[in-house]
Amino acid sequence: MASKLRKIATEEAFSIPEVAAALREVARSPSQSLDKNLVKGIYDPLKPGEGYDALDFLSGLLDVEDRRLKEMDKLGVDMHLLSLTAPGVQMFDADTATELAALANDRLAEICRRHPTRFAGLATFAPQSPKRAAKEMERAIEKLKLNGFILNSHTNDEYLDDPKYWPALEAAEALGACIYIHPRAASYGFKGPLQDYGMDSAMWGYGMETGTHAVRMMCSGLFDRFPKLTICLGHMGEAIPFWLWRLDFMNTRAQAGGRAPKTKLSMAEYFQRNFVITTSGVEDHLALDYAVKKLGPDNVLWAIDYPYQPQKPAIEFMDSAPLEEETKAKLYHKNAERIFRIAPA
Ligand code: VNL
Ligand code: MN
Repeated sequence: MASKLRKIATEEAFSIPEVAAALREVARSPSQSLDKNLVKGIYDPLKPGEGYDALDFLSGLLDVEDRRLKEMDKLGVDMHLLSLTAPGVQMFDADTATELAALANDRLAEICRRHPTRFAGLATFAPQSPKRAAKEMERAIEKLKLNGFILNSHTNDEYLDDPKYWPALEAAEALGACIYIHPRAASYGFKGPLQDYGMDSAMWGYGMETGTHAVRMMCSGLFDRFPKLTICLGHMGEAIPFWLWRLDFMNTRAQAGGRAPKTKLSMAEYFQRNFVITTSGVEDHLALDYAVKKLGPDNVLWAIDYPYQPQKPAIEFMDSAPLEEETKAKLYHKNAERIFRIAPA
């Protein structure tokens, strides 16, 4: 039976023409990044209708208030929490990235203002320039009233445990706003074994990249410096929930052997204190049941991953999940309202 609960989908992608045009330039550049498979396929296809373009992701990304909203109406999706799609601004030079992040945030805020009960938004920032990023993060929350931040994993093959990015983490923590770490293609060092069989993509590489990012953050002791920082991971936590026991066991050994810094808490404790996860693109009731039991019902949020995943099956997946009604209400909307400061209906 279709659930009447308010439905807030929390990893919903969009783009703007200016960012799409800049990504078309990246597609034509000599960059050897694995991201080029997706960037070329969506923004600069050889022939329209081929590859990624056959799935018409670009029009799905650029359209927010027309076809998407009509489909939301038809299917009973109350709200999309929007975020600028991967790789966001993270493949551009620092000045272009900083400028386009502000423009994308302005557009996103306008959409949210026009449809305050239908769209909320995660602000983009340019980690290439961490001090300017911190300023934009402040503006995005305090002036634009956006709901948190999106980051598409590594920037120039570097991760958030690098102290150069800490101004952005300080800003997020001080603003009390969650950073959603979304995948992009894996950093250059992972390239070799990922370039065959489509493994660079959402099939495997994205999850491995983003899971690695989160594990680096936990192992580095970053959360002792930023104890109130909240990170959101999609795709059922990028497999980390399933790995927590072994992560703890082996991290203890690495700490004892001097290969990892001493930390105040265990890896599982950091994951339970500083992370929440969403269900984007993992429509598996057994995985959901495990995640809810392992992390608790307050730390799992529903997401679709539109337009990369269709909306209807994501709703059917949650409607038919064998969960108590109160748990389902948390996953469908209450956790999103709390974490992303969305006004209750
Ligand atoms: C894909 C899937 C891409 C999910 C995504 O972001 C995503 C894909 C760029 O299938 O290419 O969130
Ligand atoms: Mn996504």
